[in-house]
Amino acid sequence: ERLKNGKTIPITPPPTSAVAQHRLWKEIDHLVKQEVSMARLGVGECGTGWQLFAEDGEMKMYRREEEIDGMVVDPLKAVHVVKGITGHELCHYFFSPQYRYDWETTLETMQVVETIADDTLIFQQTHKRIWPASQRDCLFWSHLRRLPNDQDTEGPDMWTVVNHSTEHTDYPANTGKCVRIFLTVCLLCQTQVDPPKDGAPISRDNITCKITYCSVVNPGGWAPASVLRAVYKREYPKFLKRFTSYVINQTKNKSIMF
Ligand code: 16C
Repeated sequence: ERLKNGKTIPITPPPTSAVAQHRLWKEIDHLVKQEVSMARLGVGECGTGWQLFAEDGEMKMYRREEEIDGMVVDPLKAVHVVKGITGHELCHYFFSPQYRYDWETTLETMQVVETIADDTLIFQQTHKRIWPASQRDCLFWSHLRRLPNDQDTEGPDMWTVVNHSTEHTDYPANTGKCVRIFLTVCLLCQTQVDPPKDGAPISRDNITCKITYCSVVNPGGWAPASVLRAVYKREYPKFLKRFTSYVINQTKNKSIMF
């Protein structure tokens, strides 16, 4: 727009959201909705064949044995209940790159290769090698989202992070020493508040978070089935226990982030 003094100012408004303009937006939005509705179903409701393979206190882990071309791609569904932290806090620490080396024990390297928006990043990671298979890497978009509570249900909003494999011209698959794995992961968290009877302010003693973690990892190339199943049986429980303890520790002296 030309002003009287001859200067010009831009009149095109900024885009409402960077992510909505991005080539991956339709896929991200579609997959997040799909993964969240699957994660909300209990193991009894989302198909048969779920076997409990690990249990520790409130934590329960189920898998379905599945193979594609002889490669193990067993879907995993885990549920957990943790006191003293919120779903927003769990999703914040799961999504944010600055904390990942603190809790992700299988990680060797991690980089953000594209920032689509504050709540949407593309990561490239390499993971520790499992003998006798080749080392693995992965490239995935990661999206953090608040899921507003239905009006007729009590309690805070739910939060989710969905990670899903993608491609990037600067990071082609299977060109170096690593074999690219493919993953779809959904962390879904629901906070419950049990307010003190005497009207005192809500503290961390009054909050509980119900966690659902669903994952499907395709190893992307040969890996012995028995080794792979033994590794994930050990690594998934280790991950969920370590990650939730990490968030409890990080937040214990901070104000509650609902
Ligand atoms: O969801 C998790 N983490 C997120 C942020 O990093 C993200 C990443 C997912 C990658 C999951 C697969 C990584 C496995 C690579 C190889 C494992 C090495 C183990 C080394 C042990 C010394 O969503 C938490 C992920 C928790 C991962 C548990 C392990 C799952 C193993 C699945 C089998 C992988 C096939 C490997 C073929 C050789």
